[in-house]
Amino acid sequence: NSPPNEVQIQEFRRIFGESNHIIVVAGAGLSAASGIPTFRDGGGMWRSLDVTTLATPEAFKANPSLVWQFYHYRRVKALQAKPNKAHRILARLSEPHFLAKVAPKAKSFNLITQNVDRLSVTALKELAEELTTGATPSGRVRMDSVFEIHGKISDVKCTNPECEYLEEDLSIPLCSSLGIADTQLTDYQDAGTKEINIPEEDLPRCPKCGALARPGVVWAGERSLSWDIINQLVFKADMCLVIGTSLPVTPASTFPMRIRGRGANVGSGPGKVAVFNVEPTKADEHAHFVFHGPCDVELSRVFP
Ligand code: BJW
Ligand code: ZN
Repeated sequence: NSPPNEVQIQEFRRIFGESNHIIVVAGAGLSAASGIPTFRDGGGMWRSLDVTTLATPEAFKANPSLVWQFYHYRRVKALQAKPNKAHRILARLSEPHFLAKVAPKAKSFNLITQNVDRLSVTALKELAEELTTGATPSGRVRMDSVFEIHGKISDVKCTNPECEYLEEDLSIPLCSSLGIADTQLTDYQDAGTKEINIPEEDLPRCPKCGALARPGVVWAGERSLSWDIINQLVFKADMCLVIGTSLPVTPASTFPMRIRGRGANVGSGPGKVAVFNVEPTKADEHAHFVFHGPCDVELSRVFP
């Protein structure tokens, strides 16, 4: 991973400075520096099972005890985690004065994150807080510029289709049975070596109707959130930063090619794609810029 040379950084800043509609597509690599393991690199995430065998409606139906322990453990990690430098750099781009400095023509900046850890929203709230108390002139931080398309790990949803219960619940543990699970688990690697089978009635229940509750996240085969809005954002975007994602699932995996191809359907030049990742990804072939390295380091280089 040779550090990007100055020429590439200057060229990126020039192109970024010409952008009108900027989107970021982010994944687990964005939160790696906050101590949240990613899904598919580094020896699997949990009980050496692949996430795709746990984050599915079928897995939950077959073994809600196992899937709830997976989510309980990640909830604990996510609720304890803090935004890192990369989250904070992206939050600054949602502040109009700072955005105007690096992209004078920009009409919009939006962050589409596949992460369910809430850290991008937390970074925005912390920046908004800082700017209201600080002396620096600033526009309002655009709180509506972050789209958490796979939901939030702090949300609890009812499994009963008639019941609409979906609420944030920050309690740790959500129920005593998961707390017991916790005492036996020390870290991701050995989490799950001690199989405990929690009877369904002792798993989190919907406070409204009593049915089995589930994590308020989007599993494979389920519809990503803000589907129509993100499609419009992708259609308009002429600059896309792809940060810390292996792009394994739709719709995010389609964004780089669609942005490259936009020139065909909107009459202007093709959109530009910049990848920030520690390893090669399938977006690289569509990218004008590829910055190989930890995204907090690489983003600090291009947005000092
Ligand atoms: C660093 C770094 C550092 C490390 N710095 N980089 C209907 C039925 C059945 C299937 C489908 C269907 N419709 C669509 C599908 C297809 C399906 C799909 O794509 N499946 C694939 C397996 C092929 N897609 C979906 O189901 C999606 N729904 C959808 O498209 O709806 C369409 C629709 C429209 C209208 C009606 C109905 C449907 C939903 C996908 C849901 C994905 N769910 C998960 C779990 C979410 C909850 C949870 O978090 O538990 O999302 S799976 C998992 O993958 C999770 C992640 O968000 C996602 C992406 O993973 P990510 O973030 O890229 O993590 P990694 O680990 O893979 O990569 C990290 C990268 O960072 C690596 O490259 C590292 O190198 C790098 N990195 N440290 C920079 N410091
Ligand atoms: Zn309910």
